[in-house]
Order: sequence, then structure tokens, then C-alpha cells
Amino acid sequence: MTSENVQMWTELNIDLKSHDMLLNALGPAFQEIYLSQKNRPAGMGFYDFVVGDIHGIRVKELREHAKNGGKVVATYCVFVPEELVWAADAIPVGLCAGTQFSIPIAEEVLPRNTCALIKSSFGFKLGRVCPYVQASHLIVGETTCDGKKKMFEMLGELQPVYVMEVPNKKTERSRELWHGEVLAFKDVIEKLTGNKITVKKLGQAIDLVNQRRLGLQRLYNLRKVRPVPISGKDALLATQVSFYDDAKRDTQMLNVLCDELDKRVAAGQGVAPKNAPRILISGSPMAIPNWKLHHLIESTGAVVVCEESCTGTRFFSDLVKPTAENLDEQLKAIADRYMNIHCACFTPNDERPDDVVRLAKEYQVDGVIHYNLQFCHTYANEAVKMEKRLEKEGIPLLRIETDYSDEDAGQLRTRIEAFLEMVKL
Ligand code: BJ8
Repeated sequence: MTSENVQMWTELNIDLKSHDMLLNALGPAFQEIYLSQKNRPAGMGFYDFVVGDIHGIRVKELREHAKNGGKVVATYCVFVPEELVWAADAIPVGLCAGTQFSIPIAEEVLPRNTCALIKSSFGFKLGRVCPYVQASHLIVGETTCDGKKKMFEMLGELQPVYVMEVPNKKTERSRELWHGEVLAFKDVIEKLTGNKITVKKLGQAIDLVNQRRLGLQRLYNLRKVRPVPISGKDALLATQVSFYDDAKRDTQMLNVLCDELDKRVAAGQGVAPKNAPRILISGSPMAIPNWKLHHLIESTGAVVVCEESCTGTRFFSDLVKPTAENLDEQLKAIADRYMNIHCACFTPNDERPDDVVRLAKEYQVDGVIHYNLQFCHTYANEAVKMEKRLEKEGIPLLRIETDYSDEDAGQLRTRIEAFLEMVKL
């Protein structure tokens, strides 16, 4: 912890004592979960470094940007079209909300029976322990679930918040509504930054984000191979870092990692034996430092090869169609791309089970673990349909509902071990 960082956090009005406790807890957890892994790709060194200095260099970059008159825009959901933020020379940052640490702080205000992701994000602001939140000029929320909607109202009393309305259906009328929301968001960002979003700027931003999506697609494609050349934990970390690192640098580092994985694949080198059970996780997103389920699964000798989630395939599967002709077409292409995210907030949402079946085949999985955060009703209810669909397809499924605490780790381990025994038969 450098004195320069302490100075920066002080300027950001961070609660230093609490923040020390947070960082002191993160280090040993990362050591145990990540650095203890054997046979890791050297390309993960970059991601280890990013986590090792999680509230340092990147925050400093954001501060420099702000000192030069730039804006920082924080988001909680993959529905927020980051292309518009980049195009106005602002920097988008996907906030974490994956730690148990900030939950008791949030529970002083929010009902306990609220999902961990919502409590964790609110606790970060209330407790002043996240420099990314503190460094943001605007937080962009969305109406994806009722808990989030209401939390954003309270968050708005503490910091500027703008909420995008994400429709609940996928009809033509809903698509029009969403298109209108994208146009309105463009106005909000232009007003915030004082910069006009031009065809050229938006075209560059579309390309920037598409390149990062392609990098992640490349990484995930490499996970389809048997034996898999990278652990699920490492792939998850690379995806999580993509939410807040500089997009250009992140794309470069993803490709460096993938070049190395290509060589591993060519040499038949894997992180787990060829016959290790291959698991697909489907459900709620896992923000840093939520590595709980991956760690439990991979500690048993199985390997996670794909995540159908917003910290997985939903984040990068589709590109924005590059249509350089005019702004209207670009904005339409952006609206179309984002409406193709199959979040459980939609009804009906049959595309999501379809995706899971397709991914299970592509990634040669032995079983699917459906993960939903406790008190998240959309995913919990959608799990019923998912279970029926996967049963029809003959794909084994284990449903897990949990939060960020370690209290249920022993019980989860027993259930996961029993499931893996079953899929190996
Ligand atoms: S597009 S999954 S990031 S909404 S887990 S807060 S839904 S109660 S996170 Fe999500 Fe966007 Fe959808 Fe993805 Fe509510 Fe459920 Fe909590 Fe959730």
C-alpha cells in the first residue's frame, strides 16, 4: 500500500480503516483460491497483478482522466451500452458487488432478504470502501429486477444515478421502448461529458468493444478443448477484469493469454486430466471477488469450462453490427445487440435454456450447475423451466442457491461431490 494510494483514497473520501480491512481480507483469499493453483498459464500474471493492485493503478488512471476533464461512468449490468460512454470520451467501469464484506453495512438499511449482489453494491457506497464508486461521476442503473430498482432510488440520494428502463418482454413494442432508452442514454452521456457523439467516434467505440468481445470469445473457444488449457477460475477472473480494465489493453492481454493457450492446446497440455468432469455454470453473475462456486467445484477435481451468465457468455457472445453509415443505424445496431441478452428478467425467456443446451454440447460438458443468488426470484423461478428442459435433453443439472458467505461451503461441497459422482457414472 503506497502513500500515493492512501493520498488518492483520502481524496476520494474512502473510509480508510474499513478499506484496509477489505484489502487485508482480499489478499489471503486470492492467495488461497488463485495463487495456489498448479500449472497456470503465464498470461494470468497480468490478471494477478491487476487484482494485487485492485484499488491502485486503475483508479489512478480514472483519476487522471477526471483531472483532464474526462468523466467516469459506473454500471452494474451488461445491458448498459458502454459504446456510448467510450464514444463520448468517458470511461465506463463495471462495478464489482461480489464481496461479503460490504453486506453487513448494507443490511443497516436494506432488508436482509435482498440478493447479495444488491446488498454488496449498496454497502460499497454506504461504507465508502470502493474507490471506483467514489471516482464515478454517474452511476447507471437499470430496471432489470425490483430489488435493484428500489436500491437505485436509495443510491441516488448518495450519488448521481441514472436508470435505464430495460423491458421485460421481447416484443416489437418492447424493442421500440429499448431503442428509445438507448437514444435517451446517448443524450444523458453527451450532457454529462459535454461531448457530442459522432458517427466516427461511435464507430471507433463499437470496434473497441467488439474487439474485446472477440478476445473473450477466443478465450472461451479454447475452453471447448479437452483437456481444457485453463481453469474455470482463471477464465472467470479474466472475464471479471474485462469489466473495469481499459478495453484496448484488456483485449491485448486476452490475446496474449490466448496465444499461450493455443500452444498448450497444440501440445495437448491441460490444467486437469482429460477425463475430469466438465461443468457449465448457468445463472446469476459473479462479480469480483465472488469465486466461491468455481473454487468449490475445481477443488473436487472437476473443471468449469463455461459460464452462461453475465460474467460469461452473455457479456460477449454477440457483437454490435458495424454499420458505419450514420448515427441512427449505429444506435439501432447497438439497441438490437443489447436486446439479445437472455437475462432472466425477460418473460418469456426460452432463449436462455436454448443457449444452455447449445453450450452444453459445444463445451462437451458432463453436467450443468444452475447458480442463483439467494433471494433472486427471476433466476430461482427460471431454474424450474431449465431443469425440465435439461432433463428432456438428458443433461444432468444441479441447482444451487447461495450467497457470498462461506457458511454453507461444507454443505455445498457435499452436494457438488455427490453430483460429480453421479455425472461420472
Ligand atoms: S443482464 S443477470 S447483470 S440484471 S442476481 S440483482 S437479477 S436479484 S444481476 Fe443481472 Fe443485468 Fe440480468 Fe445480467 Fe436482481 Fe437477480 Fe440480484 Fe441480478
